[in-house]
Amino acid sequence: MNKILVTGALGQIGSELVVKLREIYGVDHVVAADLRSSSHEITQSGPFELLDVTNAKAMFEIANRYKVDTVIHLAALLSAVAEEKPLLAWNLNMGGLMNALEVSRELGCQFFTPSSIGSFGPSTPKDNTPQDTIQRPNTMYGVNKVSGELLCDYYFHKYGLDTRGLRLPGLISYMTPPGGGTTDYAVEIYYAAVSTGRYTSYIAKGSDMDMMYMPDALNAIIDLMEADSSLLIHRNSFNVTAMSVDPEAIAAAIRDEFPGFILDYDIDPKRQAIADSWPHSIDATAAKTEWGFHARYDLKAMTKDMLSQLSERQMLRKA
Ligand code: VAH
Repeated sequence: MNKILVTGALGQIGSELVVKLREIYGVDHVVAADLRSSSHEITQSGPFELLDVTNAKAMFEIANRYKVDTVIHLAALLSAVAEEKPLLAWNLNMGGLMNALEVSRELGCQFFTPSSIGSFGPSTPKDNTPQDTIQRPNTMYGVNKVSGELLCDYYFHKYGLDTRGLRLPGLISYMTPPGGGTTDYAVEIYYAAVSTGRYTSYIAKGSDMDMMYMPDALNAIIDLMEADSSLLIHRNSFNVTAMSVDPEAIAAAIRDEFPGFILDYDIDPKRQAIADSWPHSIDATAAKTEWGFHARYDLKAMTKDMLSQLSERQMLRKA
């Protein structure tokens, strides 16, 4: 990676990944692009372009103008929104991906796009889900993710495009909140713990799902992109995870820091159905052996850091 275009740069992953990439590769080497503009620091701290990823010409023009050699394509709708707006999800998630792959093919770029634990479905083995297994998801988001994995492998085999991907679990961060995902509860719960000391979960007790702290996810993306291509047996996409947790486990970890924290439930049947179709825990052995994936934060370490970062921000706001 030398000159990198990041689409969906103001989203949950992009807003932190761009900052980190600019630290490593240099401010002018990372072009951030998003559909909307905002006062977010990444729109000021380096190249920023407005981009609708369904506009193939505009994407090509930007990538070509900056002479990028890497495309990190993040722009997508998350699972709960995709389920509400399946046609929009197909057009945006698949149309955007196809355009990003075509731009990368024409300009000979290295390519990354995230897949998800949402690429698995009810018939997938639920525990320690293998790298290579049944993928018959029953959500539009999952259909998009499996199709995306196949498309990226197709471009690798047919055109020799250096495509790489991760099946990311729910990502937890104190910087940019997610929007419209099934695992969003695992972020909201920390914000609520700090602001009101209680949280009502829309996901039921016992719904174990894989999660990861954002710093580990950013490192995983960069480590995979920097990995020696000849060592990769898999490409699209690698299982990665740091923990498998349900709302009770997160609440218990929060209580280690904030003993009075209260958790109750008001289940959202739509998001619960999506969660029920996903694995309880996935096996990341292939990522560990092929390119050395490792996560530094477990539930305890992540909870400590989340609560201290959010408390600090709250104190600064009040000051
Ligand atoms: C979602 N966070 O909930 C996303 C993700 C692990 C699932 O892809 O939609």
